[in-house]
Amino acid sequence: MFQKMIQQVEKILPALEQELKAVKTTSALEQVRVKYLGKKGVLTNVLRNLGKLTAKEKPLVGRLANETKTKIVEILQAKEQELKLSEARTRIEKEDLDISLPGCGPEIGHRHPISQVLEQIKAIFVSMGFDVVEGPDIESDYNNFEALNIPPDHPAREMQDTFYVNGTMLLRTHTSPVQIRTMQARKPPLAIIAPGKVYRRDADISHSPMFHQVEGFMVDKQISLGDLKGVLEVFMREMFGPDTAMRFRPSFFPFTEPSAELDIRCVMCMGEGCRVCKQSGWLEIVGAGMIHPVVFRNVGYNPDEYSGFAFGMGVERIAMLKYRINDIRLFFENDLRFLRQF
Ligand code: 2U9
Repeated sequence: MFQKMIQQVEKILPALEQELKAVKTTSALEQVRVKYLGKKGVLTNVLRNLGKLTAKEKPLVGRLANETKTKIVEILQAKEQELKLSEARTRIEKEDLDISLPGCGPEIGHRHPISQVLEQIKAIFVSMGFDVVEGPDIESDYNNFEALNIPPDHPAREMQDTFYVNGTMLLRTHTSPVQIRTMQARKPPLAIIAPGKVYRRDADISHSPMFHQVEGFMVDKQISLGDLKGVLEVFMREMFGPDTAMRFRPSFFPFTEPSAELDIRCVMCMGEGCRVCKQSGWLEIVGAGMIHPVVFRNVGYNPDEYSGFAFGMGVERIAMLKYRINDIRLFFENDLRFLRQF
């Protein structure tokens, strides 16, 4: 009897370990606990026969039984810990909503860099008293070319340079038609800027078939080249900083006489000479001049009574110099890695 009881008790722990391998939930574990430690459990069952042993044998089996019981309790506790942890983990993984996480609001975007620069350009001219006027992207050949004294054989009029919609309508190649429309509708004094999209059949690292321009003009009695210089100087200092060095160079446009180009000291190399300024130390940034008498006559203004200056600039070019961007196409690819930097 003694040997049999010792063997029975010694088999309990290996049997328990084996059984626990299949236990995956705390409720299954509870059943195992009852099976081993309960009133009708395996251990109690063995000890029921304790009375049949001799006085010497009893304490030996009793001690082994107690040690086994302590071990069982320890093993069950460890298993319970393990199960509780993994149950908590699966519960958290399954939960759709973790109310302990901080909330995430809607992502707020921002204006496109070209819009930002356009807004800044407008704000500077508005602060000098200019009105902002817009016009249609599809224009007549007359408003885009003829009224502006651009001759019939001018290269800009060729099919390969301009997008024609039909024989007489086209996508405007500059915003100058807006000034033509404004002069046709209103009398001087006028101080207007015309921002907007323009289109040219041209595409490379510095040309896009669609880009943005801001043109401007001022018409009144006795407007002079000095007024043009003053306005553009104020603009450049606001845009590129108070220390911006500038120079005016003579140029030619069919719609202005005399014509000039405004250069600023290269913002990349500070005039040392680099790839961007083609080693000249200067950047062409604005074309300008005094409005041609033929243009005034075309809109019914008397060139002997009125004079005016006009200028034009490319918004992408200004944005590229301001933010040091070397490829115009980046503005139109809408790659968020690029746009998020502004
Ligand atoms: C009217 C009369 C005259 C607008 C002018 C320029 C010179 C000029 C270019 C700058 C870079 C176009 O975007 S660009 O390629 N513009 O050089 N624009 S004078 O002259 C006008 C406009 C309207 C009625």
